Amino acid sequence: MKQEVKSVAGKEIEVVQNIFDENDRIALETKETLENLGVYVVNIMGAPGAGKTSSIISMIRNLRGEKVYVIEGDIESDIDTVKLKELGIDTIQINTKGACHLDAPIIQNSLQELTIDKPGILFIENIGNLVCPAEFQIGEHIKMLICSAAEGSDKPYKYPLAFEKADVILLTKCDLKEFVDFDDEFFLKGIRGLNKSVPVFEVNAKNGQGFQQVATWLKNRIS
Ligand SMILES: Nc1nc2c(ncn2[C@@H]2O[C@H](COP(=O)(O)OP(=O)(O)O)[C@@H](O)[C@H]2O)c(=O)[nH]1
Ligand SMILES: [Mg+2]
Repeated sequence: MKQEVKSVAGKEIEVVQNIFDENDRIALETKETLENLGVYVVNIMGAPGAGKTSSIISMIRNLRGEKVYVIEGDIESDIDTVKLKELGIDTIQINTKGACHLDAPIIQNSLQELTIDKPGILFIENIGNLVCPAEFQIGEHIKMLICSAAEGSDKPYKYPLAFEKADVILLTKCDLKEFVDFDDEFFLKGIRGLNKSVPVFEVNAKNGQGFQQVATWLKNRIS
């Protein structure tokens, strides 16, 4: 009996591993397709309300001269897509209807709806969730983690994978730091324990502070 349980568990691990392998294969295919079109892909991860959409808008304002595309991932609604389209940004919406993250097949399918006529940057706003999006590649060149001061300075300790996998971190809502007892030292110590060299930018989407530096970093990274 013990043997049987063990082998069932072994089979489950194998199936899950196959799903991850297939996902990574499709993600690589997407990345190569977009690279051939001159498109650099940024996977934006973060909790609901962390400031992902606001950060995308603020980055675009500072990326003058660059063509930008956005894929908005949400469980339901097209609120963010409407907002971005009103600003003249080429955006398409994905609704996962319950799934807590985007994966490579979803992105590959959705690309059929996006007209890419110029090289540029594609921001993909992942589902608001600090856990699952970090586990799935979707065809990105880099993962950008958005974490707001309002979430508290202990988040690197509680959700380590997202901080470990991030290529760049934006600490948003820095204007709220003083109201939420944000502990900079504790926050940074948590990040450095997981990810020694990841750049951390402090930003405020209310007045645009910090986003020029993010845009410059992004342009350097692309070139
Ligand atoms: N005070 C403050 N509020 C912000 C900032 N960035 C975003 N917000 C607000 O936070 C809320 C959620 O922002 P949004 O960009 O929609 O977050 P998302 O769910 O991660 O895409 C909105 O009400 C924004 O106006 C910021 O830097 N400072
Ligand atoms: Mg959003």
